[in-house]
Amino acid sequence: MSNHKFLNLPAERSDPQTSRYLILPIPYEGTVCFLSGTARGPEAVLSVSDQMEHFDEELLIDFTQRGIATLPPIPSANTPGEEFERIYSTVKQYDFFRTGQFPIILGGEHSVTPPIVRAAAEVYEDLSVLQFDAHADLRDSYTGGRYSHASAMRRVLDWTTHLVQVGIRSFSEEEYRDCPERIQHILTPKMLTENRTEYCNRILCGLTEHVYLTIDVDVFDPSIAPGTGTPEPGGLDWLQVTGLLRTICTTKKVVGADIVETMPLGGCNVITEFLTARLASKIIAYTS
Ligand SMILES: [Mn+2]
Repeated sequence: MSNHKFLNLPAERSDPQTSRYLILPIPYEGTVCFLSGTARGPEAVLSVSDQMEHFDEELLIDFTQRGIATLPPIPSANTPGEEFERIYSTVKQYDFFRTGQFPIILGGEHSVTPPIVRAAAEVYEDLSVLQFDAHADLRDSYTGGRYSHASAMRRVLDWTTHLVQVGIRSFSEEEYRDCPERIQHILTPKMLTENRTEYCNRILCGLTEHVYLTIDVDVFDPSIAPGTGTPEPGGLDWLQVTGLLRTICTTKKVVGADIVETMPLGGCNVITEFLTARLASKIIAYTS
């Protein structure tokens, strides 16, 4: 399906056996309820990635030095339950959490996250999850059932006890009132603007030593990331998100990440694909 590799790196810097970083495309969109197109996200992100520099402008390092391999996309299953099992078993086969390689999953819709978290939590008993998102995604079930994208974080809680939600600005009354106390949630963009230090402290206090990152691109303001299924106004900007990521990556042991819900708009508007590719490179640079 895909001929594109992340950054189109030469073979010696993209060998899956020796690379520290593994890009894993999961072009799944089985439970989408509004705009569709996230299945085309991973391929679009990979195809624009070779336009990027390999030198990080902030840290002044070549972030490709430790190798970045692009794995074949996981073909989509027929049902949400089968998709969960397929992603989980594929991750177990690669076994990257055990080998110490760092996966960056490209979605696809947000329901790809829970099976990855399950595999990670089997290796890191204390695993916590840091979610960047506009939506709480805490419903116990939604139109697609228990594995719906709108239940992604509820399913994550089946496998880990610690979850911190950042950038959230859309949730139901039920999600707000019935939220388990163990979740540090509803850290809204407004709170970050008002007091960044307190905001950072609340994130760090809610996380354990080993952290998995899940980033829904709708955490960004739609003006800088318009290509997503459910854009919400009032989102974070690029420097806010990358600033928080840098703090987390240098304070905690981040063991993997996914970037989901990128939906190519087509034509010349590649803003969101490009932002997604840059975000992946930032995570690599910050954890190098
Ligand atoms: Mn979302």
